[in-house]
Formats: sequence, structure tokens, C-alpha cells
Amino acid sequence: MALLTPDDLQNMTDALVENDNLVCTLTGLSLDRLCADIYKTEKKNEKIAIIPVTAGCGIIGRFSESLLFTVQHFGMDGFITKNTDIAGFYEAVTSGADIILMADDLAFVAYNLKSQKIAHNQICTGRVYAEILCRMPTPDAAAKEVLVIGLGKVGTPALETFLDYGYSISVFDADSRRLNEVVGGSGYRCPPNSSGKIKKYDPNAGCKFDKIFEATPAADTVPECCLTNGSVLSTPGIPCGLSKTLQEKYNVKIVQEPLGIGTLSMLYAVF
Ligand code: NAD
Ligand code: 2YG
Ligand code: MG
Repeated sequence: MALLTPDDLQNMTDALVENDNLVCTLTGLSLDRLCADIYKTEKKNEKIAIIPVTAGCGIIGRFSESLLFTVQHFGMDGFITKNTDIAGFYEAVTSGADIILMADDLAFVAYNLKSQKIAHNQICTGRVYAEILCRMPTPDAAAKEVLVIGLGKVGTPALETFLDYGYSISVFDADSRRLNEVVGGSGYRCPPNSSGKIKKYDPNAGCKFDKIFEATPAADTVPECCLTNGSVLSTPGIPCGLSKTLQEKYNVKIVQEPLGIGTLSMLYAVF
């Protein structure tokens, strides 16, 4: 998994605020209300402990601080434990935390100590970025088309959301084995493709997409031929898959932020 760097998080506070405004313009809901509606949950003054974890590649500068900003920005009570790892877990529990947030190199989870609900960042991130596109008004039902680029641990759960909303999904992944698995409806976490709703993206077919989802660790993954004026790109992928030149040429609106949107989705999943 590509790990975040302190540089990725340098502007996350501004990015979270800007993305909240953009999501509100696109969907009519703030991120907070959107997540409440996705999971049908509400916050109830939960105390959220953020535990820095030293395992593997260790503490990432600005990671815990960005989580705390997210928690407080959306009106929740949070703190970063003074201790790390297991001592941090003990501190969180004995300080009366209701929910803990913690990440090592393989998993970033939210765990509700009272209800025992648990949420995984990759699943919740895929879901919320997909929901943003699904909740944008579509002129007619027949036009429920989306292009999904990147079919990994974030892109795959997004497919389920698009299927739930009745989308026809064009997919692309640089790994042809993964692409074939997903189109065939088999393999790791693949939603069944029984109704033929998931097809390979064919760049030669001339299809343009108003809605594009991207979750890859690569740049320049969104090809010019899929863009139309005013396309919306909802992308957790870091770095951004769309070049500045193409963004400006097609007036593409981009929902992208490195940590906070996915974290809010995780919290509502465990409220
Ligand atoms: P992953 O490795 O599980 O999946 C990435 C997929 O992208 C793979 O299937 C890979 O074959 C494909 N891919 C790689 N290069 C490609 C290219 N040039 N064109 C098309 N497909 C390509 O990774 P993941 O866990 O799904 O994460 C995807 C991205 O999302 C990463 O950049 C990760 O850091 C980021 N991420 C962001 C957030 C957030 O909150 N913004 C949260 C989680 C993950
Ligand atoms: O506590 C710390 O500071 C570190 N142990 C955090 C490690 C997080 C590693 N995970 C990632 O970098 C991400 N790919 C997952 C975070 C989701 C947002 N992109
Ligand atoms: Mg990318």
C-alpha cells in the first residue's frame, strides 16, 4: 500500500473545507449530513481517541494531527493519546474514549469500544467518494453511467455503491488480471456482475463520462478521451489522476482530499 507522507497532508485542512463546500454544491448535502445519510447514524457526543502507532514504517508526520482536525472540524470531541501503540490503547480506554482511530501500514480502522462496530478506511473511503457521484442529480435515469479507474481495495467497494444505485459501470485497471476478475464478477471482494452492469472501458468507443471515480496511486490515469465539459471526478487516489491541463481544458470539478473525508465516513460507520 502506498503510504501517506507529511507533504500529502500539508494542505489537508484547507482541502477538507474546500471539498466540504464542493460536495455541498454538487449533492445539496454537507459531508457531515451526507455521511449521516449513508450510514443512517448520528453522532452523540462520542469521545474519539487517536492513537499514534509506531509499528512498521512508524509515525507519519501530521497524520494524528489531521485526524484530530477532522474530528474537531465536524464538531466532535477528540484527543491524541500521549502514549503510542498498546500504552496508547490503554490510555484511550482508561480516559473514557468511546471510539478509537488507529493505523499501521496495512490497516486504518475506527473501533467503537461500546458497540464493537469496526470500520476500515479503504472500504469507507471507496463508499463515500462513490456516494458523492451517485447523489449528484442525473438528468435522466438512462444516463446513469460512471467510469471507474483503479479496482483495488478502495475502488472495489465503490463498485457496490454504484451497483446499488443502478449504474452502468465502465472499468479500467492497469493490471489486466484484476480487470478481468472484476468484469467476470469473481475474485477478491468483487461484486457479482450477474446483470452485465460492469464492462471494460474501451477508450476507442468515444464514450464521454459526466461522472468519473479514480482510486489509483498513479498520476495521469484519466485519459482525455473520456472527458466532457464539466465532468466531475471523485478521487481518493493520491496523487491526482487528472493533469492540471486537462482539468482546466474541460472545467473538471474534482473532489479530492487525502484523509478527512474517508475518516468522517469511518466515524459515521461506527456511530
Ligand atoms: P490498491 O493498490 O489496492 O489499488 C490500486 C489499483 O490501481 C490497483 O488495482 C492497480 O493495479 C491500479 N493501478 C495502478 N496504476 C494504475 C494506472 N496507471 N492506471 C490504472 N490503474 C492503475 O490501492 P488502494 O488501497 O485501493 O488505494 C488507491 C489509492 O487511494 C492510493 O493512492 C491510496 O493512497 C489512496 N487512498 C486515499 C484515501 C483518501 O482518503 N484520500 C484513502 C485510502 C486510500
Ligand atoms: O500513527 C501513525 O502516524 C502511522 N502509523 C499511520 C500509518 C498510516 C498508513 N496508511 C496510509 O498511509 C494510507 N494509505 C491509509 C490512510 C488513508 C488515507 N489516505
Ligand atoms: Mg491516482
